[in-house]
Amino acid sequence: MKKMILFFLMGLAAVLLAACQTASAKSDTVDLTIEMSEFAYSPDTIELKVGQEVTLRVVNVGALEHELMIGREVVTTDSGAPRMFREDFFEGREPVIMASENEAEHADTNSEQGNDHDEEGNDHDQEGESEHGNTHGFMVSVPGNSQQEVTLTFTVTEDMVGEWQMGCFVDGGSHYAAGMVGKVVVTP
Ligand SMILES: [Cu+2]
Repeated sequence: MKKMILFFLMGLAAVLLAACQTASAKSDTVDLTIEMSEFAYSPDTIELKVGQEVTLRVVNVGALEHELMIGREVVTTDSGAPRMFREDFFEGREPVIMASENEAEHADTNSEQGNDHDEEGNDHDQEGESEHGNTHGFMVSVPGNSQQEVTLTFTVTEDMVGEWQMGCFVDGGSHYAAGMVGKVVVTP
């Protein structure tokens, strides 16, 4: 009788162990930090895998305002200045933003053509009226000289597989032109 109970317990333990392993394999969490400065992202390349639950801290260690956008195919203004990406990494699946206190207003998302446009317009006057309607894409913007940060969480999905670019389009695209770019590589 004692033996049977022991067997039963061992069996139960095996089942529990298997369940734990499956759970940990599924919730593959990754914590990443990207530092923004003049004019670079550090690291300038991040690698992700489908299924990962990513927590991404975006910290501004520079003196100027910087932003992080991830996408493909740079769209330029009429005058040829880098403006945004045509395809957005977060299109249709907006990440959850956890801004540290006092800075929630700086964590802009302008993928829906919402109120953010007013701020946008003021910052980038030279871009011209005709382009305003085109603004899309998920953006994290962090003020300079602040050591402030914004944290995003998102899950890496199949349709993110491939190579993407990070870019900062602050100041009429001058940051981008100065080399404030990076790479996001997503593997299956
Ligand atoms: Cu910048």
